[in-house]
Amino acid sequence: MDNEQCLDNHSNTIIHIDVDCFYAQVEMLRNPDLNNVPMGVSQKRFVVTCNYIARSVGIKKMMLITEAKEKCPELVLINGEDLHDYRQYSYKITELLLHSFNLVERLGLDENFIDATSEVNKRLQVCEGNLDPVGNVFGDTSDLCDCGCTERLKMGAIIAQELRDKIKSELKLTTCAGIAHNKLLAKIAGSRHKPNQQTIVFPNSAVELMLSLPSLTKIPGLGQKLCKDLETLGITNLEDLQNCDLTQLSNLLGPEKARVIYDLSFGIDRSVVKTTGKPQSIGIEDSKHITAETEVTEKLHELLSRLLLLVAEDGRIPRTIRLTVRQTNKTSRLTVRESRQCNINPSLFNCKDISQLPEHNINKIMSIIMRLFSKLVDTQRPYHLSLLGLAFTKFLEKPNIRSTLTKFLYNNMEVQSITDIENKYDTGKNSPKDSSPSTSYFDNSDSDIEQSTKKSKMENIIARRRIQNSEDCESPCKLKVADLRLNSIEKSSDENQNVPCPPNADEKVFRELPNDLQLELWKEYKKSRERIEGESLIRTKKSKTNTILNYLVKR
Ligand code: DCP
Ligand code: MG
Ligand code: MG
Repeated sequence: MDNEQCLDNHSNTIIHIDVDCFYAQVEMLRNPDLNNVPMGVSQKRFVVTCNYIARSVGIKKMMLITEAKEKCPELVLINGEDLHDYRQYSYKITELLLHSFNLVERLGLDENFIDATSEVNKRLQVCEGNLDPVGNVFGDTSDLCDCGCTERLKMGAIIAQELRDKIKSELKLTTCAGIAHNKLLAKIAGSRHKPNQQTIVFPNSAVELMLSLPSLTKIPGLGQKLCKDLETLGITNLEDLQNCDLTQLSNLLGPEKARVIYDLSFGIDRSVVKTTGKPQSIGIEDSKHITAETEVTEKLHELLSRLLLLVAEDGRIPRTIRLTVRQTNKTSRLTVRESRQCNINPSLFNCKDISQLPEHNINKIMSIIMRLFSKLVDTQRPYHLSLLGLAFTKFLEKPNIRSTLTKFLYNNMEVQSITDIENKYDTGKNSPKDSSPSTSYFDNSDSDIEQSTKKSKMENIIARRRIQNSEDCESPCKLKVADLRLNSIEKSSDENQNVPCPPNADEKVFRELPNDLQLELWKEYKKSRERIEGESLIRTKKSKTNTILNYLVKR
C-alpha cells in the first residue's frame, strides 16, 4: 500500500527511534568521566534531562535545579544552553537513517519515525519460516491478528535492531525503538522499556497500550490547552474520550479534529511518515531584558554570529531575514511579540564559509537588522524588551550547475527557489520610518535589501551560476570584480562570438544557452578530450554520466 493511504488496516510497519537521555549522552561522549556519576543537563533553572544513574535516584526531566540538588547533592550539572552539539548529533542520526530509508520524519531533536513498510515487504518475500520477535512485546500475544501484520512487525523489529546497532556503532548513542503499524503506537511503545531497548506492539494490544497512559496529555499531539478544552465536556481521562459523544466533540473542535482525537484514544492514527526536508527557517532567540540601544546592537550582533554558524552548517543561502522582539508596555504591562522581515541580497553570503563572513558584510546585515528594529521599536522613547530573535528564512540551495542545466534542457522546470520569493522587501504594513537611529550599523542604502523582480528562467540560471562561481571568492567585492572580469573577457573574446558546439551535443539546444555556459561546456569538452588523448583512456561509464556535456548529448 502506498504511504499516502495509511488507512487503519495493519499494512504499514512504522519504527520510532528516540535517543536515551539525549543531551546527557552527548555530554557524556564529550566527557566520559560523567559516565559513572549522576549528571544532568541544565538550562536556566531546570534540569532538562539527566543520565539514567541520576534517574535511578529520583531525578526527573524538567525538575527544578534546587529540587534536584536536594534529592541528589552530588548531581553534576552541565550547562546545556548551547544547542550546537545536540543539533549536530540530531542531524547525524537522521542522516544515518536516511541512508537506509527514504521515509524518515524528524520529531524534535532526538526522535525519528521511519516508514519501513516496503523494506519489510521486500524482506518477507524472501524470508522463510516464523520469525522470533526481537526485543520486548507489549501486551498479550495469545490472540494475534492473522492479516500478516504479526510477521511484518517482527520483521520491523529486526530492522529496528539493525538501525539502533548502527546508531550505536557509528555515533556511540544508545536509543529506544517502538515498532507498530502506525506512528502513534510506535512512539508510545518505544517508551515502554527504557533505556537501550525496543518494544513491538501488535494491533490487538493497541487499546491496552492507550489505556496504559497515565493521562490524556501523554497522548502525542494532545497539548495542555486541548486537554483543558476537553475538560469542558467532562473528558478528563482516556476512557472519557473513548466514550464521549462525538457530536459534542465535533461542536467543540470541528468534525475533522474531533475524529482524529477520538480515533487516537483507540490507538488509531492515519497520519503518514513525511520525510522532513530542511527547516524552512533557522532562528535563534534570547530572552534577555534590554532597555538600551547599545545592548540591542550587542545582543543582535551576538545572535547574528551564532545564527551564521547554523546557516553555514545548513549549507543553503538565506534570502530573507526576520527580526523578532518582545516588548512590554510599561503602562499597560502588556507584552507584545512582533516580527518584521525583509529580503536580503544573497550576494552578501558570497563566501566559501558563511560563518566566516567578512566584517564588512556582517555590518551590512546588521544595518538591515537595525532598520527592521527601528520599525518595530520606537527608539525615541524608553523601551523595555524581554526577547530578541533573529531568523533566516526562504533559502536558496547552493546551486548545482549540472542539475540546473539538466532542468533547463530537459524539463523546463520552474526555478522555484527564486520565483517563489515574494516580490516585496518588507512584510510590514507601515512604510519605513525616516528617522535614522544613531547606531553605526545604520546606513540608508537599500542595495543589500533585495528588491525582488521576477526574473526569466535564463536570468535565474545565470544568477545561480554566479553565486556558485563566487564560492571561491573571499569577498563579495572580489566576486563582483571576478565576475565582471569573466564577463568582459568572454564578451570581447572572439571565441565567445561563436563557441564551437561539442560534437554529439544537440546544437539547437546548445545555441540557446548563454554564451558563458556555451563556453564552459566547450572548455569542458576540450579538457575531457585532452585527458583522453593524453592518457589514452577510454572514458569510464561513471565519468560519462558526470559530465555536463553528457546532458547535451543527443539521445
Ligand atoms: N528537552 C528540553 N526540554 C524539554 C524536554 C526535552 O530541552 N522540556 C531536551 C533534552 C532532552 C532532549 O530534549 O535530552 C530529548 O527529549 P526526550 O524527552 O527524548 O528526553 P531524553 O532523550 O533526555 O530522555 P529519554 O531517555 O527519556 O528519551
Ligand atoms: Mg529521548
Ligand atoms: Mg524524545
